[in-house]
Amino acid sequence: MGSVDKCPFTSNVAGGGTRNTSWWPNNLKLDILRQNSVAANPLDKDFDYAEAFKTLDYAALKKDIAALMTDSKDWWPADFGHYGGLMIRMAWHSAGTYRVFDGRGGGGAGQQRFEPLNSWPDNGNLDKARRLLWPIKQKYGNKISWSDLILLTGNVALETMGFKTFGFGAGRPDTWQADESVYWGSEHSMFPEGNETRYSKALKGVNEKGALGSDYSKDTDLKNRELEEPLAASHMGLIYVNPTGPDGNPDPVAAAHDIRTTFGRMGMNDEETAALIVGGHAFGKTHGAAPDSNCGPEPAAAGIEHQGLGWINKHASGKGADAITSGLEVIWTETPTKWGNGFLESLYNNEWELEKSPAGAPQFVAKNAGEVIPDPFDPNKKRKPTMLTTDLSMRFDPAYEKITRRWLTNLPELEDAFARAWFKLLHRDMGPIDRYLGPEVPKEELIWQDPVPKVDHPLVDEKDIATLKETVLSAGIEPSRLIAVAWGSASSFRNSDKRGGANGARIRLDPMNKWAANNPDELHKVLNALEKVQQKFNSEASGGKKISLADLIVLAGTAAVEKGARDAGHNVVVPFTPGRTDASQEQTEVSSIAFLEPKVDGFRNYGKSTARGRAEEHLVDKAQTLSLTPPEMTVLVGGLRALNANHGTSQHGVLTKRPGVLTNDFFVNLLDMETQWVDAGSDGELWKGIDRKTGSEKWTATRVDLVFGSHAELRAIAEVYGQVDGQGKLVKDFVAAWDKVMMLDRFDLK
Ligand code: HEB
Repeated sequence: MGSVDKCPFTSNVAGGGTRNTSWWPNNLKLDILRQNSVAANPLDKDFDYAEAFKTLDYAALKKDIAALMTDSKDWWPADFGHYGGLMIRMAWHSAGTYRVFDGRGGGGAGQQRFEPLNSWPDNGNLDKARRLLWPIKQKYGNKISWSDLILLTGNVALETMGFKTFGFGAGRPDTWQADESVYWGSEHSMFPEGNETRYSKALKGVNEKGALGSDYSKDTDLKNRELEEPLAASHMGLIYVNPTGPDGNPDPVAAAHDIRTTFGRMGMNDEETAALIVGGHAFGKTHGAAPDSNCGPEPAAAGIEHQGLGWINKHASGKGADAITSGLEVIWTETPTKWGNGFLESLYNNEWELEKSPAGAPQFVAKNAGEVIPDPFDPNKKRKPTMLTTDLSMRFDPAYEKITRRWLTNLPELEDAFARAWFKLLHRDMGPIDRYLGPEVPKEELIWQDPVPKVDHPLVDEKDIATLKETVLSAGIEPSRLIAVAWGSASSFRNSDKRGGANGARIRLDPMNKWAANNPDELHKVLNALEKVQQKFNSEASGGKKISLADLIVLAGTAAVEKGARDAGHNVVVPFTPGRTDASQEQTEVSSIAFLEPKVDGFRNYGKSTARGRAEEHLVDKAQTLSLTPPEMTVLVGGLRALNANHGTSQHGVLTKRPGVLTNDFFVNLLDMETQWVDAGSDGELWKGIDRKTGSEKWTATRVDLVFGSHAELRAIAEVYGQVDGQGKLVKDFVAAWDKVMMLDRFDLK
């Protein structure tokens, strides 16, 4: 085999050899802040996906996708003559990597095309699904992104099989490289190899017999089975859970525990979870004609001649009836290419016993059942009903049972639940409705979209803005606190799932107004003062003009930054773009907004190292969710310290004698060799800056401050700002980066 890795040697051309990450694996990694730069993007610099999409013949595209479903190709024949099941699975696996903790994963960036997802064992043979789509992608070019196409194809698959979907929103631009920012786990082997676990407790050996109905929910092992944060999947290389039960124990009750955790971390409640599984497994089949030892390596390790395809199967024809994907061989319903309630009917009308798939994996077969299930390729053959361990969870877990029994005799309810849950699955990482494109965007406002009201009044003009800036600065609040609140508001944004941000002014609502990072008492004072300014302006302004609190929070911070620059001798105008509106508490899903809470925020010098990572790693993580580059991160930290904007006005890292003034003092003093940093006795979290000559204490600083002097690449950037020509550049770059953060969620403008 002409494999990519012909033999295990390291090349000695560019990029080869032992790397920095091998020598110093714990060194702070900035590469995730340089992802998706223009250097990686083959499209024209001025390419605008939303504009390109507008020129797409959407109806024609959908027609072509629908036609593809039954256009079986000999190189990868369609089961039952219909690719619907495969395409739904492709879309589901694309979206299903999303997790609530950091908003990363999900189908919003077409990442299934890249490693590791492209080569995850759970994504087996989805390389074929995407390759089947290539002629369509080729035909429509840049008018449809891979990211949108993959998900839309799942929708069209459902529609061609008789399911009415809730709608579709396009608007996901593609990315061009693997997203290395996502923590997928720390195991060194992919599912199902190895004993490594991301659970606080493995279940191995607990129930090898897989006794149906055993009471695992009372088992303390199960109760204490905590999945590592921020992960959502139960194993490295899986989208969600092991289909054969936890650690291969075919126990549906135990499996329900893992399903609840993993789907919960995908943002789904019990009802949504059940709807997705019951609805999804109304279609298609699983593939386990023979042991997977017949399959070659995954795409990333496969021979160059396979052109990106992996899992080349040596068993018989290697495709169609001989396909091997999961190693399970299950067909759920009598009509795998037609929507209906066949899954629940089979689940409840049969009793189940453990069997082994032809590949040797545990699965369940209906006891005493007739052969009523069609064969995917041979019209003369029939099979008995079969189920996965995790399918049985929908009946043997009491909470799931309650829901699914209802649906057993109420298909319309299941249809509504599945349509909504599927829509949420596909759009959970899209952010505000303003990003949705195309003719199929549903009108109904959905709480998980974090809706904000539409602007229904004239906005402030340049003159109002100038007046308001003066008013807020004389409203009795320290400028540094105006900056802190504006930062707290805007920096709640995360680019991973486009949630949070200043729009909506949710910082004044539960739960954001209670977050420790937002310093509730201080926040309350600032908001009170700003509300007064707002009320006065709105009652006096001419022509019905109004300013929202969301806008005023940003404007106040902006005014304070301008003042800081002015006091440093720079008369700059910090851009301000009105048009934000104030969301209501009813429009706010407290439980899901809670996931946006920063536990550590180095920009405000809030928090410290955690079990998950060092403080400076949290800083980079945060910078990445704000889509900042290393220079932007650097100038923001340095500038915010100079402006005295720390959480609780802490003085750590405020390396200046003129706090509140937008100087480059942070960098000058950090790089000053006359200062020696000594441990302040806080387990490596805090240092004192001592004057080498006098021995007197000049400063205190955290890890997040000192990393800009210790890390070679950050130091290189810090030097630029600490040089003689650094002051003007700092003001210019800080203003640009500040504006970028304030504007991160303004999809209403784009
Ligand atoms: Fe599913 C398939 C598992 C959920 C949809 N899945 C399948 C399979 C498996 C599974 C193992 C097979 C693969 C092969 O081919 O071999 N799932 C599973 C689990 C879960 C699920 C474990 C959790 C519990 N699904 C799901 C969901 C959905 C789905 C949610 C949607 C919504 N799947 C699906 C489909 C299919 C599958 C459609 C078929 C595919 C074909 O046909 O190809």
